[in-house]
Amino acid sequence: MSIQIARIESWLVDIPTIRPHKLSMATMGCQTLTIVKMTDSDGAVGWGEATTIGGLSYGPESPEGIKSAIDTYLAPAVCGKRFDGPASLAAAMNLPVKGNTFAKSALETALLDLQGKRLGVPVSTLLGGAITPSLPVLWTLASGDTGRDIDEGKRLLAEGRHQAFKLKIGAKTLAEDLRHTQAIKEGLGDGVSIRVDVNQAWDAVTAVRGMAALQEIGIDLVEQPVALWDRAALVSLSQRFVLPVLADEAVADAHDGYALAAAGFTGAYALKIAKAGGPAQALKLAHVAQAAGIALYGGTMLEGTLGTVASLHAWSTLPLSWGTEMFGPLLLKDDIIANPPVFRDGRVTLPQGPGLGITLDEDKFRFYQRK
Ligand code: MUC
Ligand code: MG
Repeated sequence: MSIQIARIESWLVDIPTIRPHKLSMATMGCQTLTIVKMTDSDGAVGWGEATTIGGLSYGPESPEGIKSAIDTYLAPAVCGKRFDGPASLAAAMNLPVKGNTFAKSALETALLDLQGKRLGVPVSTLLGGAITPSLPVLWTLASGDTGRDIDEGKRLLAEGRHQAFKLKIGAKTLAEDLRHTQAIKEGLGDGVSIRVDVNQAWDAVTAVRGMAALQEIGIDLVEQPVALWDRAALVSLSQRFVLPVLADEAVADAHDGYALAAAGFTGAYALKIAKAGGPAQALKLAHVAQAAGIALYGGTMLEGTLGTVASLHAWSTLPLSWGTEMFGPLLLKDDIIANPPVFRDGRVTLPQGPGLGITLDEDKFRFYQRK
């Protein structure tokens, strides 16, 4: 269905986190959502969202930069034009704007929401069709304190909300990180899957030592142990250890996925709509991975409900060997969406309505907008 985009508006929305979230490169006390409203020539509306992690510490776009790219370059490039879906939108955005995939992801999401609403189908249908109504979702233990992480993990296991956990390591010495990881593994018990994310903090030598020790401890997956540019080290770690490697920062889009697979990487790819430029673009990376026999994982840029649901629609069309980490909304103290998805029994259920299937809470949206 052809949509003529009439108007694009954007806002920065700041929502505090429920506790400090400590990663190797930043500690988050707040998440900024860049929210996009796309209106078509008939007055129908679609919503999109872009997030990053810790300002400019995760990737090349800040929340302020995302908003500026949208308002100054992307909106003028697409307003007044007609689009049949993500392919023509991506072509119109990629010619005048190189990079800025986080900003493009918000616009692609908004177009999919708008198109889905107009056609009366969920976004997952536009992306190939869901193969499952709900997806596994882990939780990240990253308070910065081992005891507090164990208590948090035990509480979430008892509540039945999650059955798998990811730990954020790499900010401390290897010895300290290993003590922390082992204590949590023992504290939560054998049946619980524990994975770690190093967020690029190790050099290749530390990574070999770290992987060997983590394998011994019984960790299930090690995410991005080395710098994103060190493709050779990532490939060699993936071939050297039984403990699988999850590539995150090293694989943004289908081109990265192809190059890493061609270099001999084995393991899994973390898909993120922000890294690829939108849900449909992230699926291109997924399909390259599938062709290369690389496993899939539904990754988060700690999105709010809007970005999380957009991702879920895409991930629901895939077989995900490692499940997802789409818990972003649960890390935030409040929500600007009135009908967020339900997280229960280690899974999150995909909204069923047309488009993304979610409704904005206008009062909260206004309350959290940056003035
Ligand atoms: C990342 O690098 O994977 C995902 C979960 C989490 O806690 O942080 C993110 C970022
Ligand atoms: Mg990661």
